This record gives sequence, structure tokens and C-alpha cells, in this order.
Amino acid sequence: MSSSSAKPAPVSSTTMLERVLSIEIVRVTERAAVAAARLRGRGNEKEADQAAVDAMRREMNKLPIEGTIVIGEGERDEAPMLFIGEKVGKGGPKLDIAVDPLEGTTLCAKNMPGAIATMAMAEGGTLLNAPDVYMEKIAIGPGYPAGVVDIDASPDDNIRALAKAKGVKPEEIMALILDRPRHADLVAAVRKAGAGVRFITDGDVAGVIHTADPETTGIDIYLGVGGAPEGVLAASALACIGGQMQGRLVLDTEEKRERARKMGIKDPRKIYGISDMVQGDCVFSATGVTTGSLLQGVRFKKDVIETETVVMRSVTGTVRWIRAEHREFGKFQLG
Ligand code: VTB
Repeated sequence: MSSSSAKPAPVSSTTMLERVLSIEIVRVTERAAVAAARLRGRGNEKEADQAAVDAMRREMNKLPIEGTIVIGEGERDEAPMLFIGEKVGKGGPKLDIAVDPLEGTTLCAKNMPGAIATMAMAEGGTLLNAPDVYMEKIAIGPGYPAGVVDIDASPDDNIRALAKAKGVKPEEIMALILDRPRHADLVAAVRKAGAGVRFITDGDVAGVIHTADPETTGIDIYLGVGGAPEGVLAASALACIGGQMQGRLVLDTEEKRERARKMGIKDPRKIYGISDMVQGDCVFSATGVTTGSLLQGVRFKKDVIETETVVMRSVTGTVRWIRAEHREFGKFQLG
């Protein structure tokens, strides 16, 4: 047989599965988003979160995987579902799963922009098992030399270095920062360096993702202290789309250091890069709950529910924006 008629190399079953999962994961965040969206503006964070958790768990348990929640709703005693260590799926390859069924519970409860349902799946044993503590974070988009910004450098140095690498003045740099009193000094320092600051009230997973496309979002750098679980989710997204991120857990009490130790963290001051937080291939998905600058929120129409999701794969760096029209209205209602 001539070589021209040779069969293409077979796609390995794990690659196949991973490709299938990159669509399956969309269903999971879609369901969670729709469940939460029904409770938008009701002023009840807990109820909206619970609805998202229930829907996400139900949908995840249909997947052909042996998943372990490594970033979840908290530890077993404080979270009845999707707690750290919980197993999900029907059985299959071992995967680590990070979830934030409703990132921005307050945004949803107040029906403000930017609430999302999000999760990431990675090969078993490859996601950082971060305790639910704060994390210092710094993130920039792709296309810059490695190490252009650094978590230990002053905000002034980081803004100047980034501006230089971008070929602009510091005045043309825009930082995204969570609006919290703890960031007062940081905000002052960023502004003193000449850069501008855009605030978000919640939702720093999407916040970090904004840095990946400065031309569209207007955001060059993410800075400040947010949740560590959100940090791992954001790192999963950047592992797919590129960019740089550093995170350091805020382990400022013995109790927190002990909790971290139990989760396998030996060095409490360690600076985590993206590849420390996500060591293997991963897929990341986020569906809008309320409309934000990243994603459209859920729309309930007469016979159709519309969702918008962004799903990313680290193996290829493919980013898909999926606008879905769900016609099984009753089914969605019942889960
Ligand atoms: C961020 C943000 C979340 O928590 O991680 C933030 O992404 C950090 O905690 O949406 P504080 O609210 O205590 O500052 C959220 O705002 C809520 O979980």
C-alpha cells in the first residue's frame, strides 16, 4: 500500500474523551447558571448558590468520569455538596475538578453584572488543592516576556515594566482591582504610577480573564487579594488562553497554616505560577448568570432559555463562545 493511503494516526481514547468533555463541561455550567439565574435579584445569596450547586452536581454525576472535587464549596462539614474530596461522575478516568457554581453570589442576589457559573477539569492530581483562604494575585495577558511583572515587585515597578513591555506610557495601562478597603494602598500606588483602576465589587475569576484580551476589555493587569479557590479557577483559564499569573496564599494564622499543611502545602509563602496551580491538561468553562463584560447572562424567553458560555482547552488553546438556545424548558426547570 502506498504511503498516501496510510490511515491517519488513531486519536487516543483519552484525547477523545477530553474533546468530548470539553462540550460536556458546557452543559454543567449552563445548568448551574440557569438554576442560579432563576433567583437573580432575590437578595438571597445562599439560595441562589444552593440552586447552582444542586444543578451542577446533578449534571456532573452524568459524566463518564471519576472526578474528585479539589476546589469546591468548602470542607465536608461546612458544605453538604461539592465539598472538597467529594467524588462525582459515573466512573471513568480520574480527574481533578474545581468548581465555583455561582461566582459572585452577591452579584446574583442583587442582579448586578458579572455573576458566572464556572468550573475546570484537569487530569487527576494536577490541580492545586488550595484551602479556602485569601490569595494575593497578579495577572497579565499573553504576549509579554516571562517575568515582566512580579508579585514581590512594587505596584509602581510592575506598572512601569508592563507599560514598557507594551510600548505605551504608564498612563495607558488599566488595572482591575476588587473594591475592598484592604486595597486602598495598592490603588493609591497604581494611580501614583500613572495607571488607571477599574473596580469590580466581586467576581475575580472573570476579572483575571479580562487581562487575556486587553484590546477588548481595556484591562492590562489584575492586582490584589481575592479568594484562593477563585485563583486556581482563573489559573485554569489562563493555562488555556495564555498570559502570566502569580498567586500566594495568605496564611496569616496558625489555624490557616495548619489547614494548608493538611492539604499538602509545605511552603506557606510559596509563589504559584500558572503551571504550579494547573500542572496538567485542563478544560475550563464559564456560563453567564447575570450579563457582564465577559458573558451574556441567562435570558428566559417564552419558549427558549438562552445561555452564553466560554469554554477553553489547554491542549490546543481553543476558546469557544457558545450561545445556546435550550428548548426543553420544563426539563431545565426540573433539572
Ligand atoms: C473574590 C471574588 C468573589 O470573594 O475572590 C472575593 O472573586 C474575595 O473575598 O466573587 P472578599 O469578598 O472577602 O473580599 C468574592 O467576592 C465572593 O466569593
